[in-house]
Amino acid sequence: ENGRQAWLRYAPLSPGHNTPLPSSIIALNSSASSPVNTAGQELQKGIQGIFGRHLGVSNTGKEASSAVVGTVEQFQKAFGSSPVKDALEEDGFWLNVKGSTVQILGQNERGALYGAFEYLSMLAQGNFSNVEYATNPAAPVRWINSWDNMDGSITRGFGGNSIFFADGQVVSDLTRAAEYARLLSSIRINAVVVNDVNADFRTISPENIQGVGRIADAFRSYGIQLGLSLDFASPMELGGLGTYDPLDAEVIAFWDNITAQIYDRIPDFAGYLVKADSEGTPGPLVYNRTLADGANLFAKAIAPFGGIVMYRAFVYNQLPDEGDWKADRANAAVNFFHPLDGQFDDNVIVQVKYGPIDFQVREPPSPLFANLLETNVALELQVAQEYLGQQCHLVYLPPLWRTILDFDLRVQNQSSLVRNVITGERFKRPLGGSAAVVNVGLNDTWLGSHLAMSNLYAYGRLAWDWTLDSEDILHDWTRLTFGLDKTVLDTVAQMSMASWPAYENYSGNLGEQTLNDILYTHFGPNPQTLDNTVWGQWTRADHTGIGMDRTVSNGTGFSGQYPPEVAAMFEAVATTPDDLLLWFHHVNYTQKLKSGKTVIQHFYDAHYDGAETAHNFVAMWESLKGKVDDERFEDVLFRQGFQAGHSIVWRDAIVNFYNNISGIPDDAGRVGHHPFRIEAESMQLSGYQPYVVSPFEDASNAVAIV
Ligand code: BDP
Repeated sequence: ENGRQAWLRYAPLSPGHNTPLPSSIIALNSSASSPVNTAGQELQKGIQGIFGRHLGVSNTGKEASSAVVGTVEQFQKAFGSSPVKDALEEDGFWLNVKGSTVQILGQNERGALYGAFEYLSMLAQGNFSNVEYATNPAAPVRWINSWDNMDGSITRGFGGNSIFFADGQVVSDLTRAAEYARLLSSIRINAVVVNDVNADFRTISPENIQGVGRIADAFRSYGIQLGLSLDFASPMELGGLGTYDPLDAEVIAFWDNITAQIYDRIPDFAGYLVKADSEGTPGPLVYNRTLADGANLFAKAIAPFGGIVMYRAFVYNQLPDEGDWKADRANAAVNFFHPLDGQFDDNVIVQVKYGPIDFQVREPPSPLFANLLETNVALELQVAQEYLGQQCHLVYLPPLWRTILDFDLRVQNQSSLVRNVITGERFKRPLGGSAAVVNVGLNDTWLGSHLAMSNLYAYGRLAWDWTLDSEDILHDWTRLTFGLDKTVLDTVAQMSMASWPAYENYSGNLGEQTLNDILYTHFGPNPQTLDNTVWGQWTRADHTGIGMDRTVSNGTGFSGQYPPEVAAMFEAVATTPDDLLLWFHHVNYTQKLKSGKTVIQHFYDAHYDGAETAHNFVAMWESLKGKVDDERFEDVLFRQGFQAGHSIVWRDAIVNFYNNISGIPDDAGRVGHHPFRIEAESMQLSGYQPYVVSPFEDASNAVAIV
């Protein structure tokens, strides 16, 4: 059990399960590489694994006592009529289980494969009920963004090197790519962008188009399409032109030509992802063209082939010049994109990170979701825990995502939940959906941590149905990953559901964002860097107060980017929820929260609580010894031990910093005592010397050993 099968283990159920099973599998496939063929193989493999029963797979046969899988059309052809009672949309499926007779019918082949995985998921969880229902996706775009680089490294990757690239080209052995596609199709993801958003123009060289074509081949039988990130300056860098101006005729011809080459090799190519004019990447603004000009350049090239363009809203330059205290990176997306609403072609989707800054532990939803009424939008999430412990800390993310999805933006004073905006429902947009940054690598655990896989699983489930409950999803994942033991189920749920609140408690309270080392690693605590860099994740902490005033009346004006009802709520301290207080307001450390505590006392208490919760995860996990296989048990135990220690490092660094800057003592007198911490300098040292560290808060008592 090394984790490589993730939630598709098909582990044997303990004996005693007595359910009627189909006696054969009929896969109405169109070809050997079709998703329906895959569905047939998968059903065979799953039933063999779970029940130890080998079923034959054929293309024809009697329906009774069989599991039939195919499209509605294929079924009609084979059996004369369709049993499907509800309307199916693209990728949707119908599942009808009546004892040993099972119908799994997709609107298309991909849908049929999803249905097969759904049936197997029921069986693997010991759920043998008869069911009959149709299910359709919340939105057509359910993508993954991989930040893999051509040299094999992965930007913000924590699970080893790329499964796609090495040494400037696509790897020859794509076994892992196919295994990945299998996992993703079981959670109904339909496309993967394989290269980093900071794209290398060489990705679209003729040889590499052939290479990524092989990845697309490995994906195809799982119904996963391939997409690519583009470097906006490719016409110059690759094409040798003197410009990459999106309105230049030669530039247009360059992209038309590249697009034709891609579709020639990959006829089902999904589309482009574009990061332009952001963090140093080239883009249309260089030529005084608009971002819509940039997006439409690709949209027009790809439209004849039916592809789409995901154009990222992560564009910002509003960082403070000397003395410009009103500059606020959080304002950037709306300032750039709102004036362009209605100017994007129909096959463009503006891809918006969930918050206005960058995947922080707590952010309000991006106000851009309330500012694009005539433009398709998608939500960008990050399964890679870049600012959230990098898979070394357990942080189950769906509860964080829910704060965004269920937020009501009150556009035109009407219900406007973010989840209904991104699906296209609220503003009647033809396209919409989501993308998640997922940096799997060659490590057997995929993400570098077994427990982190619940985030990937949950992302897929939610992208299909944004209303699902975080804990229900987790239960499914746990049963599929670790089996049906009730203690395991409860313990993993208890740990996971407590994990994001714990991480927030020790890493960044009350909406002040994650107090990471913002300059380089985005990993450990470094509260000082937040106000001393150009990146714009500011806390504005000084000796008397903390928080960034983003009000209209007195601050950067950000709160005014929300529709009136929401803007009014965030404008006043009294109506801003505690957990976003410091995002919107600069207040004294002695400001009373709604909880009755002062801001500074809340900081102290939250950090001790959060670290204690993480510390308790160790014993909770240890209680599962013998109930989880040894290999994964030991791996997780190691991670939890690390988290317990690192949460103490977080706790002490942050409380020391704020204690020092505010001069206000902790009511409970804990600061400076470092409970649970073992001081290296108090141990018997051989070959090590104590030294005084700077910044002081990086070590307890400012002393470390070297
Ligand atoms: C930041 C990452 C950086 C990405 C950027 C992005 O640190 O590596 O390139 O986001 O999303 O969070 O473009």
